[in-house]
Amino acid sequence: MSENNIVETKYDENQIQVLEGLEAVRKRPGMYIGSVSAAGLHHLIYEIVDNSIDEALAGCCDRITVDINEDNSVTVEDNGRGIPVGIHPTEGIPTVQVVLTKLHAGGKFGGGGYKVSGGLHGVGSSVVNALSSKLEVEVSDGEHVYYQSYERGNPTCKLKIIGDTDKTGTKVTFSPDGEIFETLDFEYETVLKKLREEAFLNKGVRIIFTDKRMEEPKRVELYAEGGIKEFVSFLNKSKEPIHDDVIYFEAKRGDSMEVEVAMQYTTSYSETILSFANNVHTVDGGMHETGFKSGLTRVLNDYARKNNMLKEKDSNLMGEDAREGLTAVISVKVAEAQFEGQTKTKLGNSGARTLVENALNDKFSAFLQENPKIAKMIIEKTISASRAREAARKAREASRKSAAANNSSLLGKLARCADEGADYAELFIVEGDSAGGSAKQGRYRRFQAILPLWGKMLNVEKTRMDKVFSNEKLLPIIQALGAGIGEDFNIDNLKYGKVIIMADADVDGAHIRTLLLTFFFRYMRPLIEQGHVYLAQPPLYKVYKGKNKDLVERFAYDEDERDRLIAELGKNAKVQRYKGLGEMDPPELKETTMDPEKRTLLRVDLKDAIIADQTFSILMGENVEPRREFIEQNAKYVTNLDI
Ligand code: TSJ
Repeated sequence: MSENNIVETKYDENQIQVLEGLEAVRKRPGMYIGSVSAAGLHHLIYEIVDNSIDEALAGCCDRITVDINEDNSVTVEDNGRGIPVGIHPTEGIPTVQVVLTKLHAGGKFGGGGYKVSGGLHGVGSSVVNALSSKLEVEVSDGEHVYYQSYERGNPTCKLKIIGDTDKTGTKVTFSPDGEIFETLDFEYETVLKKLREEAFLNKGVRIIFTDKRMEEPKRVELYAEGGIKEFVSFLNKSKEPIHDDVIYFEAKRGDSMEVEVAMQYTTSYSETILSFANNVHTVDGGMHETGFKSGLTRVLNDYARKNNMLKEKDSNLMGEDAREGLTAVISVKVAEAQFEGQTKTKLGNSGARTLVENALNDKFSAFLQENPKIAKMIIEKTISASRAREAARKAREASRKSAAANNSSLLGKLARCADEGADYAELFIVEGDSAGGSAKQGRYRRFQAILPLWGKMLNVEKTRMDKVFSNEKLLPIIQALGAGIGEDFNIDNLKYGKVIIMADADVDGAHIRTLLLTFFFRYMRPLIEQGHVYLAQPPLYKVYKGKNKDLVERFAYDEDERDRLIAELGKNAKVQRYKGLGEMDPPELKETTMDPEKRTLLRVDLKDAIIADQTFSILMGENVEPRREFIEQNAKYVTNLDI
């Protein structure tokens, strides 16, 4: 890592003057951390960890531990130099106390600090302190261990020496404030994903993450010697690369900007491009991503033309062809990053576009020259993608025409509802004809429509676009939803506000759910992003006793509930286990699964497209090994799946 990402900030009292008290932070936490929901809560951890990462970037730290403690407090510790404990020249209090109590003081003190600031990133450790009911800091300077504690940002003691040490480093433990946050529950997977990302983006830094909230703590060591090259390998773990080595190159512009790119093509039909600016995940892309895409398309077209793989009469590859099956990570470091957009996750520096585009022109084309076999495989893949795109366009047109004709045969066995088109209208996609029959009888005809599906669905992951569009099983869904598909998809035309997948709680049901979600994820993504997709939760058991007018019936959605109900109804209670939806009669199905007053629905939330992409690939892709692993790990949920 070079010093390019280090922004020298000469100490400047204007920057450090007490801008506002920390009360401002407590009054409007959203201004500083985005929100007080789970996202804001998790941001606290990232904010503290960033301080240690900065220390690592300065070359002064190579080990960071992050612990979620039993009481939901978090401890972050590094082996860096330790936050300076000397009296701050203008504030007249220990620098560590300045860092933790003055807004905007993070990293900017003493003889010039460094900071990669971006988006919400870098708002300062004082913000975390202000939003914590308690925070404790321990600094080791090679001689002494210093300690100070705070409540809601206010010191509860002076900085004091609590022991001797020959080590250096900083340790912070904080408890997010229940008066501020809607939830105090950290999510293991969310934190893990972020820390893993940090490890990939900062090669050589070892991050040890431990969740101590369970009887047997979960501990992972995150370390990537190969940096973003390993990141790409990780993302492709469940895919099948078409060339062995991850392609990697880097480029610099003076000492104000640098880029690293790692990429690998796979046999998959989707693309995964992750971009970062100063280690901030630029979810909305920006100039660096634009430069990557245009550079990639241009280099591949040039190479294909020069080598006569694209003939004169052929049209150029389009961007989406060039990216089919591609997994890429682009990481830029920019001296003065401009983050744009609502969530500040889009890079605005236009210099980044030319830097990345030129890097591809020079380095990626050189790679193709030097590796003609790999080049050939990549070009062939992109050319077949462009043919498939052409075929898909034709198929789509056909589906559009039939839609225009409102071809009723395509609607299959759809039982429409009266209030179709209303926001509260619901479409139940039901596995199997018999369950479909019960659902039709048990529904509210006014706002609940039923679409039964039958037989084996299509495996979307293994199938190209063109086939997906023309598949007879999916056409009724496309048709029923009425909002088109792929690039034609327009959510404004959606005929139902809720799309509810109702499948059995068994392996086939799981399969159908995954297939449908894959389909929605790939071809109607806004449907998932905007929270229109739900999973019905049919009960697994009926617990009942008595007969006729003395009959008491209760429904259980898991074993614990079943056992509770058995205890409640007493020893004469009988239990029926539902093997499938088809075993329920229409009133039962209505009461337990469909009636908005009584049912539970799970909303499908794909906040993490990567994890979803991987899960789909693992279950559906060609690569057997990760699927076997996945199934073994989930054996208690999935008992009988064909591998
Ligand atoms: F800020 C904080 F409390 F949130 C925090 C800071 C939390 C944690 C876990 C670590 C850190 C931190 C800060 N780790 N390492 C540092 N390094 C410095 O503050 C530091 C030390 C020495 C010098 C120097 O110029 O000598 C400069 C800096 C920025």
